[in-house]
Amino acid sequence: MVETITKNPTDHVTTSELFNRYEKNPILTPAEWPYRINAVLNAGAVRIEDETLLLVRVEDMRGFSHLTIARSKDGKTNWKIDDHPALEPQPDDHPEEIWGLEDPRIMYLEERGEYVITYTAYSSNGPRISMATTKDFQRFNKMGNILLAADKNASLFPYKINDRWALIHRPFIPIHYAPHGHIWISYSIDLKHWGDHKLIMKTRDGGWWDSDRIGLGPPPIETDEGWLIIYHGVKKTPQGRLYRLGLALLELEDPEKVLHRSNEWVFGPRMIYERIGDVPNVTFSCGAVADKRKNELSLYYGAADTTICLAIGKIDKIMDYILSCPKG
Ligand code: BMA
Repeated sequence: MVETITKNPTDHVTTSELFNRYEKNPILTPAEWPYRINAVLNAGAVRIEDETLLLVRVEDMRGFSHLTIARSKDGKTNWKIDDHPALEPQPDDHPEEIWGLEDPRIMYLEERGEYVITYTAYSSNGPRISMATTKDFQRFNKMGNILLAADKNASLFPYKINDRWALIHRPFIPIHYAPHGHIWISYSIDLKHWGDHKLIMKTRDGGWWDSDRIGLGPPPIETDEGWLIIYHGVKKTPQGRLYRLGLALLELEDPEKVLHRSNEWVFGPRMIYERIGDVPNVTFSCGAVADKRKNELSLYYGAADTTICLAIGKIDKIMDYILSCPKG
């Protein structure tokens, strides 16, 4: 019986070879957490000096999430998990956080000498994008809710593009009255006031793997050929939603221009820990670490909204693949 369960019926799928799962997945589970929680998932990731820092979304026993730091030298093993949240809901000062903080993306802004964390604040009116800054991951400055609509999956680019900060995000704005979530870009000169909103990537129709909604995964990764985007695509099935990951490439000087977009997903639920959990059939990423010297992209992802896993890809292979994909 156990054998039949652990055998993966989709082992023949080859596109996922762009990313190889770490053999000791999952790398972080609720069982090893220093305090009582339900699940760990969807961590932001950044390499600081000789450490990988994950800002982990932790779901407590009420169903609300907060963000806690875990650190590891090799980004794979010996995680040191803080015994307290780094960022938690403060509904008195930030009413939009009443039901928790979710899905952080971390970007270092050299010009400001600080990291900006974009996360979902779960308000009583639905998800909102909030920002917090930090220089050291010890003290944080919450900037609060930055955009009004129901919105998720946001990240900054690391520097101003044509004198403005740019933000990728996924508002729930119906297009032609269809309630799909598409990817947008917005601009600001001060990180506070956002405008010039433009739709840059849409869901695809009907049977496509990314037909229900799409959203940015990890923050944009700068390459010589463009901004590499790993995005999640969702397909609705009679048994629930399937969360997979695909690729796109945006023009460096004008990220509104989608140069290439993969027709196929490049990563999706296959292993038992991705198929079974609080929300089955979910691979969802908010953080990746690119090591250009080692030619490695470490993709951290939440598996079935229950644990955190790692898959590693070769950057040159990923770039060859996205450059061979159709124009966006
Ligand atoms: C999305 C987000 C993610 C979650 C996924 C699957 O809408 O809320 O945090 O991992 O659903 O449940």
